[in-house]
Amino acid sequence: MKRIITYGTFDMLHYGHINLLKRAKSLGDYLVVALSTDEFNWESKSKKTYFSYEKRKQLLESIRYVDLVIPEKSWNQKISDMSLYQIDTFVIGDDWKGQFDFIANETNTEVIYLTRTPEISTTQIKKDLNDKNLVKKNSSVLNSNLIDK
Ligand code: C2G
Repeated sequence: MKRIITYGTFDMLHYGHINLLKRAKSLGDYLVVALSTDEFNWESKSKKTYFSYEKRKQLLESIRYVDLVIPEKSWNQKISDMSLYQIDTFVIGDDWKGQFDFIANETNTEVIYLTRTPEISTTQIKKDLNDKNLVKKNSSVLNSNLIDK
């Protein structure tokens, strides 16, 4: 059984994330996702996520490509993760190209960088939601119906 791992925040899950997870799983039989904890995001990535770790984990676990979700608590856990989870291949988007070559140098794990899905990102979603008026104003009846109960 070929075991794959990838790492990320996966906040506000979108089709770019799904494309990555789908392609990662297609490289093997079992996909582990190391999901950045809220503390790691804030302390090490200066990211404040919209969804908590538990909610992001729940979403990832509902994806057919994902077999196991583990916490990513530190930049330094990758080498030990490769042996702990008996990983054959490490996969991540090519926005990280070259950053994790050390894994291949220090372990028997293959490192693959997959092309990012263009245009979409959690940052872009947040920006669009702020900039665009996605609900027509001055139609109180419509608005009241549209507002999530
Ligand atoms: N991704 C993608 N296409 C996008 C957006 C994201 O392929 N349009 C990929 C990223 O390249 C990454 C994964 O989806 O492989 C998760 O993206 P993020 O949640 O932004 O993860 P990141 O902040 O890059 O954290 O230790 C590694 C880090 O935890 C990676």
